[in-house]
Amino acid sequence: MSAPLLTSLAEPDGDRPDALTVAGRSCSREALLGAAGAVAARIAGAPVVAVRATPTVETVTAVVGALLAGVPVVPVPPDSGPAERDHILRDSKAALLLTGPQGAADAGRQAPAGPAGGAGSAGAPGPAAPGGAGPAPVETVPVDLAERAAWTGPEPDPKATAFILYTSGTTGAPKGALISRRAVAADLDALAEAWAWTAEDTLVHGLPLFHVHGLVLGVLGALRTGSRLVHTGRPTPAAYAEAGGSLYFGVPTVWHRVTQDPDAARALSAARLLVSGSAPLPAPVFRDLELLTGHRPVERYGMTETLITLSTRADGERRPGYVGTPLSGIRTRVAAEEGAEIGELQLTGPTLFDGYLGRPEATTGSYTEDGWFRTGDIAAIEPDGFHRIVGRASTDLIKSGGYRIGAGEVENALLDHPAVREAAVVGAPHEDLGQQIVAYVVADGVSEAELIDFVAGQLSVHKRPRKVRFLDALPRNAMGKPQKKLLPPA
Ligand code: MCA
Ligand code: AMP
Repeated sequence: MSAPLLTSLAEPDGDRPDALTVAGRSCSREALLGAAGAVAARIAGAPVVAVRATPTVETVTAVVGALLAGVPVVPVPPDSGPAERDHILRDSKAALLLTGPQGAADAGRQAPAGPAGGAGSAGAPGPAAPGGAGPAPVETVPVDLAERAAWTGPEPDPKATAFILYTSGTTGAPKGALISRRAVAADLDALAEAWAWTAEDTLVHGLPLFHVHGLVLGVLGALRTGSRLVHTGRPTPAAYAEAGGSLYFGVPTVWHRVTQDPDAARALSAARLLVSGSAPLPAPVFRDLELLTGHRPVERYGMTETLITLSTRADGERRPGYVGTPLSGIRTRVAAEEGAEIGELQLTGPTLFDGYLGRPEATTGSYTEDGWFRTGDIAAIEPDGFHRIVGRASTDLIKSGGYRIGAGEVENALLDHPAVREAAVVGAPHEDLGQQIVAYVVADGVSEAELIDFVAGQLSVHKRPRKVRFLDALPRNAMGKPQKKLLPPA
């Protein structure tokens, strides 16, 4: 049998009552393993399972249960509106949705269970049809933390899919990135080595449990290294200060907010390592963090499709504006035009995904002919090997608060509003969010607030525009194609 993915769950000292705390509720590894064993027994044999990824112990239990049983997990953002949720469920063909007790009620509101409306009534999953008719048929399976079962199944094949993570492209609906168990294991081991991350650590963060950062690093990282985990529910400066951890994760927006709360920031002085990722950490935030906490933050870079691939190190230099060197097993190159120093960052290594679910062309298109993954990020590599991310090749992928948002997905949501005739969405620079979503629309008889709420209702709330500008017409070129560069300032 191969080594288990979640190494620490197999260890004997599992009765520490606060090994895992999520939003104020704690449990031991023993309790987690028992409740997850019960989940595994209920879902074993399913081709795929969706998890309504609230920041709760139930979500962690559901994910661990699915990983024990070898069933690929599709995390569903808990605030996703019907359009996004149905796309994820239909495209992944998930017929089961694991939820905590509260989540079951919410899921019922958004998309009732199958024809008979109760457990055991899962209808056949519909074809992959973004915006298809009616809610996706799915059976809601509640996660009960009081249940216990010893899971005795074999460790699944390391090549098997651990997660299907939905992530935005420049156009169209999000695609499901297939992430294998061995990619997760390779990434977590490389990060543990770079950050000297061990069972002695207490990891603290409050990031969403439906992306690589909060879920793969932030939950499975703790379960693989054996460190304690405190998930603060929301990533507020006060909650980070109160948690008393040694290792902290945050997106740049979180670190910016920490620097705006000097008392909270100073409380982090006792930590061992502050880690930033998911978006560029502005140099002023780096410097303010150092002034207030005494720590130069570690910055690391990654993508849903590649997991984390570059990082500065616990025992190495940390330089503002740089994301360090490749993690163990990763090779990088910059595809620069002759004479230029910057170009597209391309990668190979054991942490790469296995393609987009059901989209062979998109998968092929994300690789070069000689097999390197095309990140779409523009980068430079210094002579000492340090990498600097300069920006994205396409302005149609927006990073706001560390979330990746496709302009096309938001434009399509806006165009679904009966009053909207044309829409163009961009990311405008923003001090706190990195970029904020700004929508330019041609529309009649609808207000800014109504359109913001409409998008928040259809997609995840973080995909809503923060500003809407009304225009008489979008600027277009002679071919009729909208020219985003010619839009007026936000
Ligand atoms: C506001 N709210 C609304 C509306 N406006 N609800 C409905 N309709 C509206 N019109 C509510 C929200 O639901 C939320 O409620 C509250 O207002 C605040 O929402 P918001 O303003 O969006 O939050 P924020 O304060 O701007 O969030 C900042 C944040 C967040 C906490 C930093 O952006 C965040 O969690 N980012 C992390 C993203 C991440 O993990 N990315 C990793 C991707 P309530 O308060 O009740 O919730 S993985 C990745 O990138 C790679 C692999 C990597 O390198 O890591
Ligand atoms: P996602 O797929 O949501 O994981 O987003 C991945 C994208 O986030 C990358 O392609 C980068 O554009 C961006 N990103 C992640 N980490 C960093 C970082 N440390 N610096 C700059 N950009 C980053």
